[in-house]
Amino acid sequence: MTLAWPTRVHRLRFRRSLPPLPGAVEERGSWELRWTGCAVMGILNVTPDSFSDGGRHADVAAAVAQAESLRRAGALMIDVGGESTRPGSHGVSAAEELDRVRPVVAALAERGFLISVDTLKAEVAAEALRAGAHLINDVSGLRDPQMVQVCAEAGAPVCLMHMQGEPRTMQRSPHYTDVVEEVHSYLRREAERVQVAGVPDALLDPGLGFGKSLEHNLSLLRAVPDLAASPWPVLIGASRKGMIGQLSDEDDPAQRDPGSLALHLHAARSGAAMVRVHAVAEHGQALKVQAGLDRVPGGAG
Ligand code: 7PJ
Repeated sequence: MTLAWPTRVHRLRFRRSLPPLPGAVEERGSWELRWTGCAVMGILNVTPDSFSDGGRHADVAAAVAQAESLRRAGALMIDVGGESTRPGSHGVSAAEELDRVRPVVAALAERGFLISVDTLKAEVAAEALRAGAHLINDVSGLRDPQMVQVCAEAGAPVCLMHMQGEPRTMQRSPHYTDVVEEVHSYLRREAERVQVAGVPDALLDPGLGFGKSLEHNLSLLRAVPDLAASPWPVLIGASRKGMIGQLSDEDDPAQRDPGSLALHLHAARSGAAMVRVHAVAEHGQALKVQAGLDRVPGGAG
């Protein structure tokens, strides 16, 4: 049993070249964000179908209102995404993606949000960081050759996610000899590589559903304690994904929050430092209850 997980302190370093970070403390020339137990990253999609048809200004206002609501519900960080990377999806141009993401990031930065940007493109990352983003969440594991340099120069940490193949085709025939060994060694190797290149820190994410069968996903989940024993905090994202549908026989992604919560509580108990979710309030409350149940009797909590 790992009773220590709910009270484990997680840390993420940001270089001081970034503006002061909400909630971070200054530590040896860096900003250090610290949190205890499993935090919630709230998903904020700014793809055209996710908001009104009332034009750009109305879209930005709606995105800000949703972010405010996610923060009130307990999200530590808001993950802004302007391009769908769901299985089967095609990409959008950098200009189009920036048009969606930049005004929202700028508005959130003004309001003191901790902002992550979900993008595969170094050009989008660079502009988003200039507009006030703090962290880049790149589901391709920084395949764009400029991405490492962009994050290093801005002093922004990255979320490194493992993906086999490309979003358009990745679920056709995922194959591994030893999925846990391959994904974990990839993540550790990449974290070391980007830190040597000057990126201040990394979150590690095994990338559930990104070029993985249900069995691969389950093996990776069972292995979260091993990944969490590394020096980097672990992020898990299964919110409304296909594997929740497969395990629960629920076809409608919008109806998969209860199953997502069950999976994320398991991940939290296994040592995940953060979960990336749609249903922030439900996760916030459930994680607090779990932390209360797991608190070591007579311990500091
Ligand atoms: C993930 C993500 C994930 C991280 C998406 C979806 C697809 N970023 N972006 N981890 N998934 N770090 O939300 O279904 O699992 S987009």
